[in-house]
Amino acid sequence: MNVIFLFIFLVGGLNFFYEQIKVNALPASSPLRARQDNSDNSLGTWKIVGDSGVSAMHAVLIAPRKVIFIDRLEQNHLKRPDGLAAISSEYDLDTNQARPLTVYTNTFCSAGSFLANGTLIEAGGSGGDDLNYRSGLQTLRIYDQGKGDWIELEGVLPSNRWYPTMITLPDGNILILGGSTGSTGVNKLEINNPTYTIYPPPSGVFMQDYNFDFLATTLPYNLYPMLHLIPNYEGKTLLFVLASKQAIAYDLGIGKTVITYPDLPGGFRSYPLTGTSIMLPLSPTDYYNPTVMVCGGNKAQEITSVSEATCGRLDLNKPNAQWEMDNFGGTPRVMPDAVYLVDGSIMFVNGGGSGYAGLRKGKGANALFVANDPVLFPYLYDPFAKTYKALASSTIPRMYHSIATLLPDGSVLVSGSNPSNAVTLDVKFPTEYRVEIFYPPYLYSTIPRPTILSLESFPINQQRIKVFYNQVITLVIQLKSTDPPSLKATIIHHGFVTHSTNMNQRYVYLDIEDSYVDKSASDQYILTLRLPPNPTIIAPGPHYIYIFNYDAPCVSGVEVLLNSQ
Ligand SMILES: *[C@@H]1O[C@H](CO)[C@@H](O)[C@H](O)[C@H]1NC(C)=O
Ligand SMILES: [Cu+2]
Repeated sequence: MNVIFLFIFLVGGLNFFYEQIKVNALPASSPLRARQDNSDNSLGTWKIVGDSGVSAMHAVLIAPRKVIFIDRLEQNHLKRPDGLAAISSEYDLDTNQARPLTVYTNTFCSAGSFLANGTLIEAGGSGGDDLNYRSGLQTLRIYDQGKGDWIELEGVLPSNRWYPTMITLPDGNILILGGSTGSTGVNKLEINNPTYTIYPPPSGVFMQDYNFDFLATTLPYNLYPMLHLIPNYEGKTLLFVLASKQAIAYDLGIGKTVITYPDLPGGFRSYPLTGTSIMLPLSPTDYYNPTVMVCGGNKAQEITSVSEATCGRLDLNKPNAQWEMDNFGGTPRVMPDAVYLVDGSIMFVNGGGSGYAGLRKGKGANALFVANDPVLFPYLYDPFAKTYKALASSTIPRMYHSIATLLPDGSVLVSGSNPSNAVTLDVKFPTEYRVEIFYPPYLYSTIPRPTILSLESFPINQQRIKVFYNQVITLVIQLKSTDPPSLKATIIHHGFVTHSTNMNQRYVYLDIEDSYVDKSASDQYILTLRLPPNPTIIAPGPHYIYIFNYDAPCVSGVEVLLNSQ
């Protein structure tokens, strides 16, 4: 095996392979990816592990082994202690049980993001029916980690927000952008909300709305605008925003559009012609040069319209940047989800081959779903080689209102799908409660996986370990390998995902500054990593630090709380 192994990596150009590990002999991190081993599971595997209790319209990793699901106001089978249907749950990845959480206001098509202090904020939603299920249009929700439940602040948003996007800013406050002021299948002038607001309010007690004209010029396909923080060294708060086909760079500090990018060729990309966007992994080797990738969508809001089979990549810092197009692996997809894997590759998953995002029309035998042709297989995308590889298929269609999120063990949680306006089980695309895990090919690699034993001498994943920008941190890892390892390090924010929009999802390679053999124990190494220099590269908040050996991820990432002080 070693000979084959050697051959593969020499061909791959990793010429440090022959070196024996000794003090300082491990290679520094680089964005080069190793190739996969071939095995029976070389396309990954799927497993149905449990029941989400509430349909997973929104999902967020809240702790290393816990995911919060948020649905909308509907009669889910999971009940709260007061007997009413739960609309949010906390899913335990060890027991695969869902615990009901308490939400009284309608979270239908809302949004979420973390504050710098690690507290999860959720905002917006739809109208309510009665005292127990109240309007969420102006509600802001705080997840109280100590209590393990939601606190709802009703009426604190200055305007109604359905379908907004939220991100954490470099200063640790949260931006809530766009949406509509009332329920709709597609945005229109009368209910457009071309403004943003900030929580906590930067000055005074009350939150305020500020104009954001770009959202007035991108109707009607501008709900859940694509929003990414642009890295820079000038301390600017620069936003990449894409809605419909239009894209800009916006300087929030001066309140101005600073770059208008060319329109993205192909169909529309925003709700309900929903595509997805992701910031490609950022690396210190090129000073965090940002490239955004936008994939899927549709050309027309028609049930029979074949989904968009293109992606565009845009190098945001390049003068006169142009979209670099590809065929999205050759498969049309509307409502895709994009998830970073630990090794810096990207998984595209979920969605349909035709139609658009929206609720089923008609009842019973006359049910008419507005998206069809579920795409059951994910693609593994290599951002360096720009190649797509089709992976193993799931058996469960994941249509409108489904989610996917990376877990700290390197697997991907997939759940949701609920294109009906109330819980409906006996139709082609029912209200889904099944939680599935996808185990990507790298988990079946014969390359040994590292285990992170400690970070700054703290045991891992007991509590969030506080770390700072530009800090050099020390990790002790265990790696049982007869072959010299090739270690890389990364920090990932897993994001808050809903409607193919993964708010804040971020991947940043970390420099491994030094590496030593730990003489106090066998198979142990001590690594020092430098964290990103400033909060425009990755906003403050709870993130996970990973080590990987070639492409084999560590057994678990370490939860940290990155902040400025
Ligand atoms: C974080 O800040 C928010 C807003 O100021 C506050 O409500 C929350 O309790 C804080 N969380 C922690 C853990 O201090
Ligand atoms: Cu929705």
